[in-house]
Amino acid sequence: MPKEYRRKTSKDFGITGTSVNEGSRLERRTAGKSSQICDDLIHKAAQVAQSSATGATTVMDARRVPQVTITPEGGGSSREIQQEDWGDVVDGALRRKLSNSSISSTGSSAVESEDDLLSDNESKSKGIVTLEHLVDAGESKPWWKLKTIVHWPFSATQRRKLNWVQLAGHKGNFKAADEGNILKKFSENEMQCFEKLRDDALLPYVPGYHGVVEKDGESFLHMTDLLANFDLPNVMDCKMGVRTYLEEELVRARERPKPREDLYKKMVEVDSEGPTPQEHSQRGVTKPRYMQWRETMSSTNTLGFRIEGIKKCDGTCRTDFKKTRSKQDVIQVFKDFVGGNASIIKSYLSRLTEIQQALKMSEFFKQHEVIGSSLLFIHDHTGNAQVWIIDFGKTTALPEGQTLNHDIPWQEGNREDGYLWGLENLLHTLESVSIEGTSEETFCSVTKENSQTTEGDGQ
Ligand code: I3P
Repeated sequence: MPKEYRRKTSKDFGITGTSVNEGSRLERRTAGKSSQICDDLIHKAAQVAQSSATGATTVMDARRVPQVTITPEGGGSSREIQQEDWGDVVDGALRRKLSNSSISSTGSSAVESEDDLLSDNESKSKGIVTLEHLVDAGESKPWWKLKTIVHWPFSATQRRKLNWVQLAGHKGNFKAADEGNILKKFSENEMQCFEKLRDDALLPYVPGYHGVVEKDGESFLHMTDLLANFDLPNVMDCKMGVRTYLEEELVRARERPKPREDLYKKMVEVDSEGPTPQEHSQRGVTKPRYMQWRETMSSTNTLGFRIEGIKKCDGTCRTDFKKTRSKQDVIQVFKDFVGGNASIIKSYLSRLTEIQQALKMSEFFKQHEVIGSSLLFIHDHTGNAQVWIIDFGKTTALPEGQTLNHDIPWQEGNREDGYLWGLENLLHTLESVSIEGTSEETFCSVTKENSQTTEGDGQ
């Protein structure tokens, strides 16, 4: 990473907090979060448009018959989805429904304090996933009693049996939808991004988006199941960019510092020397301070992307990449991820090159600060390998007329995110994997039946 890309620390910005007063709220926020990222990987995956087995891209066809069957927890009940089960679809309507969307899409601040951002983050979709039971406890009707969907894609003869699986995690951010689709907790920011992406060069590389669905008084983004065309998929999440927080978060933290004990604990878990003496004594760090520390510990600062987590086809899951920093470390992780399979790396390289070209063409990309967005890598034993651009919860529109380069250093105020610089480094890293690649092909040896059992056990 060029020196000029290195940023000031939060201490330089003077955002270290002075007191901890969030008590049990912090504890609640901490509970179960980091351990749930693996579920995220599968359900981030469950958002994207289909691809062909050869890796060629096809734009999501909202009318295609979905292909995923989700196994019921315990293998018990299942039912056919009925057209009349769908309802309350707000297809494309720009409605602000939930408190989980406090980040402004216009670039101006829509939140009052860092607290707002924090509460936002407590509930917003970051891949902490639960696909709920077929029937809610104490209710006689399925939870997903939905009625009429705009552009309902199935005829009666095309109905498919849908089953459900309970996945561990923060309840309510994701829900199972009709076959081949998923519901992601509504974020106005993300919804607006999908609306704008409808006519953009990036469309073939982002999740298929079918509008907003209301369910039990909550709104969800109705999206295509990313994993629909994969058999025992391997999934990797790479968070892109040199910066993982919005400039407005920084400003807010400076104005009203709110040290968080959950972030302090996460920091100490990785590095007991991480917090300053003051942070130790108050047992709290502010969000931007924590985010900046994460960026420095991982490859975000050095390479412009970082590995967040990997879920392998055998059900194993790793999220311990907080200190995966050097290019060589990243190469090793990728090698392990693809099982040394050169053709998968080749497919990933070609897809990433397409994405790079599309990004350079994209008006949307020029006009947005892209923060916290990931590239999701998925491949399986058939050789199918895809990469998708996901997570637009913190992708924020610039003021009218302003554009970003995405490959020049960030200085506070210029809103640059280093996305393209990171992508270039990611491409070089994968090329190195290819050159150093091994010949072994350690594709998943588990049977489909085994894998389904794992799912049913509630990952
Ligand atoms: C989390 C990670 C997330 C961030 C989250 C952090 O840290 O940086 O990106 O959510 O903030 O706790 P880690 O990866 O170490 O678990 P956002 O990107 O949505 O801000 P949060 O705790 O406020 O949700």
